[in-house]
Amino acid sequence: MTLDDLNVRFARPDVLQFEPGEGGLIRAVIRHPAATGEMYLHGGHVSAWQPRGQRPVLWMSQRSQFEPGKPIRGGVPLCFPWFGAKPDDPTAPSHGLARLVAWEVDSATADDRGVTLQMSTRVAPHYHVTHAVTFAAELSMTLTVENRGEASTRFEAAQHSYFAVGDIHRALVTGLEQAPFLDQLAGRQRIPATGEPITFSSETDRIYLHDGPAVIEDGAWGRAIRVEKAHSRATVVWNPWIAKAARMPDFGDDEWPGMLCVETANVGERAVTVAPGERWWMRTGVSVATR
Ligand code: TA6
Repeated sequence: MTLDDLNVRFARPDVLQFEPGEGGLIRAVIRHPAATGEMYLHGGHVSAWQPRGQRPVLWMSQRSQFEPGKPIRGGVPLCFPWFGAKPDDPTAPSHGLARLVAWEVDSATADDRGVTLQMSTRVAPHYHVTHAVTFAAELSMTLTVENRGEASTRFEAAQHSYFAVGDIHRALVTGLEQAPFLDQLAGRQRIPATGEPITFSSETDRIYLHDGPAVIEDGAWGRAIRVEKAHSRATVVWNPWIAKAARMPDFGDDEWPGMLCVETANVGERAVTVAPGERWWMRTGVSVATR
């Protein structure tokens, strides 16, 4: 569908427009009294959300690529149907295919609360995937996977949310104190719950076995970002720190202090199995409070 077709069908006066974005990729641009936001058709990718009165909540690298077949670095990449490296194919792209392909717009609605967009795509022959996102005073993102194949199938999924923080050295994450985690920097070794909030002083890459909310306490900017979720049994917490940031061409060497990933996921031992014809969903809700 062309840009003009999209605007004829889905634009909503004053609050929702489709425009050429970075790299010429088409994005939905939300300008609502409650919040502003952006969502690319590429990857069904939420790239910005800023509730009224707050700084931007999602982080985006200044070095991100915006090209078909390449991931966008920042916002909320969708990892599907696998997370990280594909176990049986080292040549497969990291975090699966969903974030690399073009999605279509299914629907757009607007009301006093905000703007809701739904996009969808097909991944492999049997998955129909939709991403329904409400940009309002809170951000709500629902990933739905329908198995249109003839057999049960197992997949991993994550909403790989990049959050903007004032200074990672002065940030901490609460809500995961009682959750054991798999340390991705140590071959996913299982580490017992620490009983403490998560603080950051080096590269951190952990898959917490956790199905509840988490809160990013941002001491530098005096705000808290609450990440609620449903139908997710793992929470991934990641900051690349100095060396890994320097190794990533689409990540500025000096950007790591300003971001933190808290990802709604179902990965590894907590992957998902869906029967033929079954529809499964996972949701992330984000809200911000000034401290
Ligand atoms: O979610 C954390 C993680 O799995 C890290 O290991 C790091 O690789 C990050 O995802 C980014 O992955 P990407 O493939 O987008 O570079």
